Amino acid sequence: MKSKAAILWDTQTKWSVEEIELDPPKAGEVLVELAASGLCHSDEHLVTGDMVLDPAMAEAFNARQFPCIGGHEGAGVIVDVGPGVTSLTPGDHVVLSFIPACGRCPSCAIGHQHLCDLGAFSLAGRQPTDFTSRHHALDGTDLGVMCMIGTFEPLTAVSEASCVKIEPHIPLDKAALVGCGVTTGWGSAVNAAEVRAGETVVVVGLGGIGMNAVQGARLAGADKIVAVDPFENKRSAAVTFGATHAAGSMEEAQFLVAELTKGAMADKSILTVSVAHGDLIAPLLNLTKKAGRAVVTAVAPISQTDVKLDLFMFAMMRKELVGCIFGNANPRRDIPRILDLYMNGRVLLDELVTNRYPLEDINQGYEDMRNGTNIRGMVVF
Ligand code: CXF
Ligand code: ZN
Repeated sequence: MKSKAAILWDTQTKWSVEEIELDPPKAGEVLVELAASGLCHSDEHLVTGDMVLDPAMAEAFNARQFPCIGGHEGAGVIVDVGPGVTSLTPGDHVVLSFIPACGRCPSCAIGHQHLCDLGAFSLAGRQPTDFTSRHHALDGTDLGVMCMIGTFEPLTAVSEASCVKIEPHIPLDKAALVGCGVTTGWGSAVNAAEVRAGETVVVVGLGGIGMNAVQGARLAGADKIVAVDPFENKRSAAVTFGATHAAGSMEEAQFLVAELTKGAMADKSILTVSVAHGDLIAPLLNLTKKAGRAVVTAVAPISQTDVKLDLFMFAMMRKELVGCIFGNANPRRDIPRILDLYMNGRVLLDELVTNRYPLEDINQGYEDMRNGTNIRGMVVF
């Protein structure tokens, strides 16, 4: 069938909205009519080249990263199912999880679905069911799909493993946000940092992930939440999500947190900047108290291997530095849980979306993200 999609033909180019040919779902797959897609920074990493696989790695995963349909934060309605699909039927509402949960691999088996073995193919651009493409350009070229879902298109074919069924009364445009940014940010505070009642938490970087780390920390019972970002509009928005204090940089936050904690520093610090770099780790740990925990959620360029770290003090002060992917969440537990909290008024989703765009204006959406206007931009279909 004919559809359309925003395609990135190569790194360092613009998104190109084109008509495409979409195959029907094959075994274990479903066809989803999407309501909306969030504009996450990770798709921008494809554009800048920060998340482009090196050729040896691509070869190892049998990957063809470009051309690629972007987008990995969406929700919609099942319109068709392929052979052997048992958990979903047409009419079901789903959030697409940017990491699938096969339910059978060792990580899924112990509740670590954010580490599902299928996640290894996130950038490989093919269906996780049989490693072929359902999406094709009109000249016949196979198209990859970001995170095996490719939400920059009104219709997509995805593995059943990428779908999390939700209640039909939940607004799909809000639910879309929970497929990546909300769960990643919320889980950074709730699961990875394990924020406890009364703690002081610093969140560095206030985009679609950081803002949700702020509200996760609030819901987990943090007393002081210091929101750090150079953009004033984001610092003031953070107050709505639960921030109690704000700073324009980690250096500025250093003095503020010292004053707020009588020199002890924060129990937890969470890095959610747009691009992580090794030289951000030392200042992040400086914001963190003895035996405190620093969480790195922000995505670094794939080639980044050098980290600046005061190794002596790291050990002497028994600090923890932990990585975090998808908020260390179990999407089948955490996505419905967060949406319940939204429906009960305890998690804010409406306030996350700064601007909405038709798919044709996707490059404008990313421009607005780059210039700091957007907490989250959203394509609506
Ligand atoms: C990223 C993590 C790396 C793969 C693409 C998605 N996370 C969230 O945006
Ligand atoms: Zn994302």
